[in-house]
Amino acid sequence: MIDLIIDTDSAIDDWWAILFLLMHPEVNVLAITVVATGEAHGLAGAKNIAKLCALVGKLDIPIAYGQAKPLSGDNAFPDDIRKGVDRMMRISLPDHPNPCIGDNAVELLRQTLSRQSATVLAIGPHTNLAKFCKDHSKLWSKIERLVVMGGAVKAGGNIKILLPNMRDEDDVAEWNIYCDPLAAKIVFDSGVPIELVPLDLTNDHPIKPDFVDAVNARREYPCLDFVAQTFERIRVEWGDNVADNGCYYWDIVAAFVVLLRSHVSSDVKGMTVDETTGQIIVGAAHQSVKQITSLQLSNAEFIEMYLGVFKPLCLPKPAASSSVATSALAPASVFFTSADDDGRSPQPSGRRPAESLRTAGYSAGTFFSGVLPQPPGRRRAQSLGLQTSSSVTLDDPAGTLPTSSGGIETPSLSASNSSAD
Ligand SMILES: [Ca+2]
Repeated sequence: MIDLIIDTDSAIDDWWAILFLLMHPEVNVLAITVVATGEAHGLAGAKNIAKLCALVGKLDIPIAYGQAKPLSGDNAFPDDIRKGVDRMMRISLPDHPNPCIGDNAVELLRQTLSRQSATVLAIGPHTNLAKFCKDHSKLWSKIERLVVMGGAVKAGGNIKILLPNMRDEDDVAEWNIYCDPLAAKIVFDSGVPIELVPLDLTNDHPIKPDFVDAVNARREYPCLDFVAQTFERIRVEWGDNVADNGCYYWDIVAAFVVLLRSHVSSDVKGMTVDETTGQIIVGAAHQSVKQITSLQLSNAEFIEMYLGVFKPLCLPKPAASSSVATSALAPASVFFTSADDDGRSPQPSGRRPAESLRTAGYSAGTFFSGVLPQPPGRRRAQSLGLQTSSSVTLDDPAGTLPTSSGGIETPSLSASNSSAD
């Protein structure tokens, strides 16, 4: 189990990555901090993260947002981009019934890392982390791994895409670093064990139509229906060119790096950050950074790795003909294993998650044999698709998981022994 803190700027690819990590049975998300100097503003971004937590039934993950002002510079994202993600691209999700949102991300980091060590996934600017590093230096070593999506090492920057008036020679940074370069420099110079997922790697992973098609084919799962809606909204709000040629997996790649340590190649280099331009500077005098140079997954494996977690774990929406079932199998939370064993997640009455998973025909072993690809050289001949032995239908005419002040309501479920998907 990977105990994980996610520091995010609550943008679209963050939502994709966070849903995946929330659903993954080997990830225990301890806390989510929203960095307010990236794409989303702090409170709006945190509310959207709370909605995602509610969508997957993880109602008690603490969330906090950080300060709105970067430690240096004024390199904010364009306003229209920020407005778009603040309003979740006009996608409607049920509100979290009882969101636990704080306004002090650094304090949430302190509380969480005071209790235990953790991996941290940084998928936004580094303002929160740099503040935490400076204010609580004794706890900084509690970060076991810091997986960072950010930076451009040899690749060109991606700033000019949104700021077309920028000179070509100035386009040397990646947005997460550019938004607060001093914060990034503090983090890079701190000696924390960084695993860097720069544009050099994410440029190799554009979103192709087959991923969109695969997501669209599985819209009966609410999480994937949400992801499908993000693709639609990108096309509507930002145009066909962005939708067809401008989207990369970005933060999903970093999420995979958290999990797939045997599937990455890396190169350890001394690195720091130019605190003015946000450019990554390589040199032996700087702190060592493990630059992830490749992720050894085929495109098909990549897609299956992502989509696989949603199949057994996320309640499907009803088919139009779904029948009303009288015997409740379990509420949504029963299908989550990552946080349940520590008692934090809401428990269904009288039934432990693992027991219910077995009842439904799943086990961790079969789950992983279906989802995780084997390391190179040991790839299975069979498909990576999950072989599920049970499917569920639920009585949910609204087509979304309903919520109430008491949490996610328990839809009536019926189980059948046919193969899902
Ligand atoms: Ca991000």
